[in-house]
Amino acid sequence: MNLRPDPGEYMKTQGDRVSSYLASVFADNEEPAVLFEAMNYSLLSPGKRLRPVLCLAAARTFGVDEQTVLPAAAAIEMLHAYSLIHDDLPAMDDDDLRRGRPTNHKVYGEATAILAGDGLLTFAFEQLAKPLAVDPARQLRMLHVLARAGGPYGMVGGQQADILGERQAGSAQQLQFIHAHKTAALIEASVEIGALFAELGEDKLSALRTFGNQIGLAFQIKDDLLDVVGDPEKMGKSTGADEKLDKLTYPRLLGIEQTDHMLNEVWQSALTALDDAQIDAPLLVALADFVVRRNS
Ligand code: GRG
Repeated sequence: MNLRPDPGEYMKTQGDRVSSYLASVFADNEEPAVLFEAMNYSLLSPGKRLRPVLCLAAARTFGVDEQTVLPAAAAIEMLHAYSLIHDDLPAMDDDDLRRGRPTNHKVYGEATAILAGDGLLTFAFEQLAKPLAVDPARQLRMLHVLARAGGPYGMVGGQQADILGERQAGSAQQLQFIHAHKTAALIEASVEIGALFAELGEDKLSALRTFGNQIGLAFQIKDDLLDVVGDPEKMGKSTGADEKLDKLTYPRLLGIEQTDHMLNEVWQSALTALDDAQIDAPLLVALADFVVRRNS
């Protein structure tokens, strides 16, 4: 890897690679056809593939070929796709549009959308439990990392806290909890799972977890900002959704300027974690920078 990796190019190439892999996960003509169609509808729709690409990049940083890591990266995207389907349901955010297309329940109905989400969540673990070219103890740890990040101590807990925070005054501390669990946990896990493919010591793994967590927070802060100042056409979804649901967000709590300042602080702390552990990771840093500067 050269010293000045092009993050846009890496996102595109590896994101496409993840998409091709995902397209081959379910064989044609599986039954019940509508369930597989609904799972593929969301899984193969044009997302950024941020989490699987970060996973591949973390492994690549320590000399592991992306090909080896693809099944694990795909499992992470499956879990992410499930969370988006369920998040869009009428009982949750009640969204009509996701990734520029009608949401899963708008196309397939609520019952099938719930099952498509359940199917993707469960299959993510089936996928990550398949024989992989990695030490079995490390693979078991990957399963634990993904389960923890996706479950009640991670994303599900964050989603519950988010729902409880709607139409409430809320505090910065509450918001920090929501972001850390709902968004940062899975992004942190993506970096950690990629890194687990390499033979790294605990100190380096811990620094990479901190890096992943901080860029996960930066990603969510940026997402909240984009919901206020973003362009719906570029983003493939309507803006102003947080305000409509009266959600607790940093822009609402602190205003745009202070939120920008916080984004910068979180970004700096991600870089410091790598520096302190003497990890030279230009690709990961370039990708994180790309995420923080994105406009969609
Ligand atoms: C339903 C258990 C459960 C959890 C839902 C991830 C999530 C939790 C909800 C999605 C809504 C949301 C705004 C979450 C914050 C994280 C986030 C910005 C997700 C969208 O991720 P992107 O921008 O999406 O990476 P793409 O479509 O590019 O993959």
